Amino acid sequence: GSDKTAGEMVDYKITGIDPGAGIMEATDRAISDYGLDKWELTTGSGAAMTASLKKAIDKEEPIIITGWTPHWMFTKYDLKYLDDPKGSYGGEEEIHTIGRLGLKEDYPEAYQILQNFKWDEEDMGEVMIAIIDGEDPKVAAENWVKDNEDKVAEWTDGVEKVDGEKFNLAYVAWDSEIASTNVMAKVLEDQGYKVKMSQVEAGPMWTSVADGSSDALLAGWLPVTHKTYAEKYEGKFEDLGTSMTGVKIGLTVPEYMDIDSIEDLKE
Ligand code: PBE
Repeated sequence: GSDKTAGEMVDYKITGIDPGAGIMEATDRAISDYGLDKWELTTGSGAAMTASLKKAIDKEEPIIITGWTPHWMFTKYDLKYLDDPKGSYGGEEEIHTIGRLGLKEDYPEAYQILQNFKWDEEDMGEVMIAIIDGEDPKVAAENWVKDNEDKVAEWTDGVEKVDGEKFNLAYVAWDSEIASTNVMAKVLEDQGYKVKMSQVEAGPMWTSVADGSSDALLAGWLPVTHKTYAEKYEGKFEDLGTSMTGVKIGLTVPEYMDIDSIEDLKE
């Protein structure tokens, strides 16, 4: 045990990810909602954050990160979300598939598959774990598709093959979205599309679908995480439905830390 407060232990630092992520906006909101005046949210990337997390865990040192599920970090490490009694992070989120306007007319086959696309935390976890264990994302996705023919058959049920049409999927290099986007790219390729995956920041990802330069994104975390983007581009995209429900974002710490709530950061 230590007499230090959580703030003293981590230098009043929350280890964040890329500045455009919805979880960064939610964390700024938490800092204000809970009066965490001394605290700072650092920016970086998902990969930099998980590297810092690994370093801390290896030495059993304190760390506070911006976490989300599904994510392999909850499988590899013993972690817990800090309670959020003020609801700064929303509650249960859903992952929505977002298409550009006109997609249904231009690519009815892809449109249908994207609308049918539904999987669960365990499915995505398999792909994420394979990747973090060293598999190439493309190969991990191919293997998942091969091992889950029944599920994929439901997404493509009754959909006709196409002949090399170009399809552009925008995504951010978040581990969850690397998994989903590689899987969908493989499914659309098997359908006959020539798929391009464009890795961008969160803002440009939404912009590219809204201005039609991308056909779809799979990373629409709603109702809270990407609320600002969804509102900004209202009427300029089509919500194709949820691919996953019961997902979550929030401040995350190793189990060995002696705090349970964001309110404990005030002390
Ligand atoms: N995430 C993963 C994203 C959405 C998916 C939680 C880091 C975000 O915060 O915008």
